[in-house]
Formats: sequence, C-alpha cells, structure tokens
Amino acid sequence: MDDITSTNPLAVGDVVDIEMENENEGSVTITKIHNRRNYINRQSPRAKYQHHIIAANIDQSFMVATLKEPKTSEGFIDRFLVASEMYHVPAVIIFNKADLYKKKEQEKFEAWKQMYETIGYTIVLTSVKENLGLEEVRELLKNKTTLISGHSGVGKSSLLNILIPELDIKTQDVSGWSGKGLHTTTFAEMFEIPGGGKIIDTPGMREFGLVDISRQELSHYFPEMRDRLNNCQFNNCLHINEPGCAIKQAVADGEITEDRYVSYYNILESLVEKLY
Ligand SMILES: Nc1nc2c(ncn2[C@@H]2O[C@H](COP(=O)(O)OP(=O)(O)OP(=O)(O)O)[C@@H](O)[C@H]2O)c(=O)[nH]1
Ligand SMILES: [Mg+2]
Ligand SMILES: [Zn+2]
Repeated sequence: MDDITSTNPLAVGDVVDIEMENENEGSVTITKIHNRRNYINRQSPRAKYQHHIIAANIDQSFMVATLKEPKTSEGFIDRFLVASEMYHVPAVIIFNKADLYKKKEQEKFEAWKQMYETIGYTIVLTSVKENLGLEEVRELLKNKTTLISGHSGVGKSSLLNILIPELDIKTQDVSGWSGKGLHTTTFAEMFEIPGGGKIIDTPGMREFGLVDISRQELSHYFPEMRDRLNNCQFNNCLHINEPGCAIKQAVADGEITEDRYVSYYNILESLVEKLY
C-alpha cells in the first residue's frame, strides 16, 4: 500500500519497533512498522482522494448498528461488509439498543437477521442497558483482536465499558440526537479484554467511503453474488442490464434479496463518480 496517500501511516493495531529516545521523559522513536497482516481502510472523511486506515492486524470486525436513536441504514452496513470482505476480515453485525425496539423495529431486525445470516454473517441482538446478548458478544470476542465500528451514538463505548469493568470510557447521551457533530470518542484506541482478547474502540463515522476498489471487482465482495459470477454470460458483467446475467436472474428468483442488490447498485454508482 502507498502510505503517501494515507492520512495515518501508523494505525491502531500496528506492530512497531521502538528505540528509547529519552529515558527520563520516557519518549521513544518508532524505527519500524512491521508488515500488516491486514487492515481496514476507508475514504478519509476530510479528503476524498486520501484513505484512512481504521485499524491493522485484526481478526474480525464488529459493526454496531441500531434501528433507533440513531438509525443505521442498510447501505452503511453493506459498505462496511464490503470493506471487511475486501480485506478478508470476518464481520459480525451487532444490533444494539434492543430495549428501544417496538414492533416495527423488531420486524425489521428479524428481516435483516434472516437476510444477513443467509449469506453467512453473524448477527447478535444486544441491549447494553438491559444486559441482553452480552454473553454471546463475550464469546465471540474471546482471544481475538476485534475492531468495533458504527455510527456515533450507537453504543460502542458503552459496550466496551460493560465488557471491561475497569474501563470508564466517556459516553454521551443521545436523547434529542440530531445526527450531526456529536462524537464522544475522538480517536481509535485498543483495550485488553479480561480473559483474553483485544478490542479497538473507534470514533463514530457518518459515512463509509470505500477505497481501492474497482467496479469490476465489487460483486466479488457480496458473498451471495461471488458464488454465481461464473454463470453470467459475459465475464466482465457488471450485473446491470447485460443479457444472460446470473445475478439479475437470482434477484428475480428471490435468491438474492432486492435490498442487497440495491446496495450493490448504489455502491457501483458511487465508484463511477470517483472517476470525475
Ligand atoms: N437505550 C439504550 N441506550 C444505550 C444502549 N447502549 C448505549 N446506550 C446509550 O447511547 C448513548 C451513546 O453511547 P456511546 O457508547 O457514547 O456511543 P458511541 O457509539 O461510543 O458514540 P461515539 O463515541 O460518538 O462514536 C449513551 O447515552 C448510552 O448510554 C442500549 O442498549 N440501550
Ligand atoms: Mg464512543
Ligand atoms: Zn451478471
């Protein structure tokens, strides 16, 4: 990877060599960043043509989503899943604030759970407030290094505080939340989990801009499309309106959900824009 275009050449999770610079002050110099086993990258929110490494050397990524206060869109989740697929990082989606879900949100949760589990993702329903689903989360975190991402206010830091009792990360009330400008966590930080494992808390993000991805390869990062690509008539099929497209056929047959196809299409469009 070309570090010149990265806004942060050194990321949370990097393994480095250090040299003591001043023993009295305890200051050190980083002399080497070891090769990364993997990393998750996104478009820098500040500079479109730069990328930002969210974390390096991770075993899995958790997306904390909420269906209320704030609402997480499927498009946002799917972009995150694409990034996880690109870097071969298994992804888990945690739906938090279950205590706030009424019938409408419960039905939406059930539909999304079905949709994502069918294509191989792990889904967990949690309420940090009412101590729901946290045993399952603990089990998934054991002895792994996990990146936690999601919108601001979904409860990422609250989740860490409850998983690691001695922690007291700042969290903030989101009642009357406007969805703008409220970020309680401002930089990514890694914590040790008692009993084994590490967890990286990150600031909430509003959007997830994908980088280093071509239109042609996008469908490879949708697991339900990946398995069917060989059946398209043209090997450069983008699955829009080409004849003999196995993906469009699978959507028509209800084997690929329309929602996921719409996400695919929207991401594809956003990749076109980048050319201008
Ligand atoms: N009702 C309810 N509120 C929750 C739950 N989990 C967290 N919250 C509340 O949601 C608010 C935001 O929580 P944070 O943990 O600060 O959210 P965050 O994702 O770390 O936000 P950023 O650091 O800005 O990215 C706080 O007021 C929490 O108390 C939950 O399960 N149910
Ligand atoms: Mg936070
Ligand atoms: Zn096709």
